Amino acid sequence: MAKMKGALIGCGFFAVNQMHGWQDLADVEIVAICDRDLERLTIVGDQFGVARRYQSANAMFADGGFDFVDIATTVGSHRALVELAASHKVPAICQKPFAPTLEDAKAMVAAADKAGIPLMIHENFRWQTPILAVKAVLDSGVIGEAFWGRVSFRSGFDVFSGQPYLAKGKRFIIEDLGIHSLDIARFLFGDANRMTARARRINPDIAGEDVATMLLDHDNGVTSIVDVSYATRLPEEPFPETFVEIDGSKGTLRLGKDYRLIVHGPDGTTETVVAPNLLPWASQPWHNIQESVALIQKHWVERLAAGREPDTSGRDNLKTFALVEAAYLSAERAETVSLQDLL
Ligand code: NAD
Ligand code: 89V
Repeated sequence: MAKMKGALIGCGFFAVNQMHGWQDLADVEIVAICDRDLERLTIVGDQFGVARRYQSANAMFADGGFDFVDIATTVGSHRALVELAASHKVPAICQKPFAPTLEDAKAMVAAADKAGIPLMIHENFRWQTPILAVKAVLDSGVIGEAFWGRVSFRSGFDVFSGQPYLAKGKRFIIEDLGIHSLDIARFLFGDANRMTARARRINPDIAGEDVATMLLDHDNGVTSIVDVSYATRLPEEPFPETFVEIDGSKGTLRLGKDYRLIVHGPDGTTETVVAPNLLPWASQPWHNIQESVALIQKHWVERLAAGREPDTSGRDNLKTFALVEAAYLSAERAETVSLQDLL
């Protein structure tokens, strides 16, 4: 069978993981790459042996010859690039955060719909092995019906050296990292209808908030807390682990440090380690995230081939992105925000 051909735009810090993920998929070939920055274009092109290189996305689309595009640029260019893909009727994956505003994100979904192309947001945290393990326990029914949950990411890791733009934006942790945690909350507990949030900046050297606590009312009655921090100094740095606590009608589940999963149910307590695999190109402590990149890309290829909507489609991810918007609104106004008013 002929390989599916892809193109990638944005050859920066994170795209290298995406290129590795594509290289590992036997039925995919990245045939063209694009970056405005010639140095990044050359580094990634040479590392992955891609001959067709462009400094302009317009020029790359004009030449065509690919079945999908993977947009790995930072948020400011997402809308224009998704609209460009739509104008060429090329299915597109777009990195999180979806867009600068909810209005932009809605316009991107509308453009993809109008063009009849699939749009997937690269929301990979729900594809992490430990999160998939939590979901499997929940679905098994062993802890009964969930009524309370917590998704927690607290760290003091220096993310700014690899991603300097994170220190500069007016918005920081909710938009960049909380977005993943909010999506995990939706993945585990379903859609939410109300958001109450508080946010603070502790690190004086950055522009945005680096601590946020969010309370979500889910449609099925679950109450969840999503708390994120890059100002938390622990004796053992857990980056980039997400901890999860769930209380159910028959038992409890706790995902803690070093991927230890404790499940307590009517038949007793089990403790397992649900650590991610260390892929050959991955490095600790990023391997958890890196494996989830490979898994979401595999999901994209399978769904594209089957003509089915991916789990984190643009349409689905609007609901995660609306939670981000709601969190900022709630924190700013010190009020509870209804999601219905945003979507
Ligand atoms: P980066 O700044 O290192 O890389 C972005 C690259 O895109 C740069 O090389 C830049 O020159 C290029 N670029 C920007 N606009 C362009 C355009 N219009 N045309 C061509 N090239 C363009 O950023 P990064 O850290 O790699 O982050 C990229 C995206 O990935 C961000 O949205 C970030 O939030 C996301 N990210 C996701 C994860 C995850 O786990 N899903 C992890 C880290 C970063
Ligand atoms: O996943 C991300 O989006 C990254 C990081 C884990 C560093 O926050 O920006």
